[in-house]
Amino acid sequence: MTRSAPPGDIAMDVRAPLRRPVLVPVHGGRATSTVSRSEQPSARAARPVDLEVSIPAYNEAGRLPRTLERTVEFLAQQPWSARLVVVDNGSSDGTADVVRAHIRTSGSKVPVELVGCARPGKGAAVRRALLHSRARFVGFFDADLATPVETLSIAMQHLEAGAAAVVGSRYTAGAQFVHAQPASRRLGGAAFRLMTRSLVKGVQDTQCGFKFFERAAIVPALVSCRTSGFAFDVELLRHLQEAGLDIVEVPVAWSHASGSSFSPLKDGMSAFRTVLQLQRCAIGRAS
Ligand SMILES: Nc1nc2c(ncn2[C@@H]2O[C@H](COP(=O)(O)OP(=O)(O)OP(=O)(O)O)[C@@H](O)[C@H]2O)c(=O)[nH]1
Ligand SMILES: [Mg+2]
Repeated sequence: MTRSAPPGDIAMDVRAPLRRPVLVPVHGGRATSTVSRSEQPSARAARPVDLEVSIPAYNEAGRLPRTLERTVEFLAQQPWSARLVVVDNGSSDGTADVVRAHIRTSGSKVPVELVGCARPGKGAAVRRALLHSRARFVGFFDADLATPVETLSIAMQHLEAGAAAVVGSRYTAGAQFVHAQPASRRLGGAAFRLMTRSLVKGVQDTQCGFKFFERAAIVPALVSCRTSGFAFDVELLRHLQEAGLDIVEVPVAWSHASGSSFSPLKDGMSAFRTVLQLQRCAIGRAS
C-alpha cells in the first residue's frame, strides 16, 4: 500500500586512534580506498541513536562540506538523537579527507562517522550503511542535499506514527522544483518512471534521493536486494511492497545541483537494464 503525505553537520570525535585502513580493490578505475570499514566503531557501538542518516558519496569533495554543515546543524536541534554516516564509495577526489576535516574542526554536536564501501554503486553504498546500522530509524539522502534537510521532520513524524518507509517524491501533489533538472535528465526520468510503474505500485518517484525507514521492518528486504547501482531504490521498494509494508510518499521541494556524479550513459543505462531484469523476473514469477 502506498500513501501520499502533505509537504512539508557533524562530528566525529576522531579522537580515538584510527583503525588500519581496509584496502579496497579497484573497480572500474576507482581509487583504492583508504577509509577503514568504520573509522569510529567504538562510538557507534556505545551510543545507539533514534535516527541514523547516511550519505552515499562518490567524488563529493566539492558538495559535501555544505551538506555536512547543514545536516549537523539541523540534527543538533531535533528532539531525537541522531548520527550521520558518510559512505565513501572509492572516491579519488579527497572525499574522505573532507569528511575527516569536518570531524576535526566541527564540534561534537552530532556524531559523524566515515565508512568505506568496497562495492561501487550508490545502491551498494546505501545497503552497506543501512545494514550496519543499529538505530531504530535509518535512511539516506544524496550528497547534493537536493531535498531540504528539513524534510526529515516530516519523515520522522510518519515513521514515529508507524510507517515502515517514507520516500521523498518530486512527482506527488505538493512537490516543487526549486531548481529544475536539465531537459535531458527530465526526459530520462520520465521514461524511467514509466518503466517502474508496474514494479512499484502507486509510488510516483522511486528515484528521489531521500528515503527513510524503520530499520527492523526493512532488513529482510535489504538482505534480498542484489542491485548495486541507481536502480537499487526500485528493487528495495518492490521488496517492501511484496512484504506488504506501507510506503509513504512525501512531496519535496527539490533543487537540482550541479556537479552530479550520475553518468546518464553509464549509470542511466545500467539502471534501465536492471529495471528490465526486474520486470522479467516479475513476469516469470507471475506466469
Ligand atoms: N554516480 C555514483 N554516485 C554514487 C556512487 N556511490 C555513491 N554515490 C552517491 O549517490 C548519490 C546520488 O548521486 P547524484 O550525483 O546526486 O545523482 P542523482 O541524485 O541521481 O542525480 P542528480 O539529479 O544529478 O542529482 C550522491 O551522493 C553520490 O555521491 C557511485 O558509485 N556512483
Ligand atoms: Mg542527486
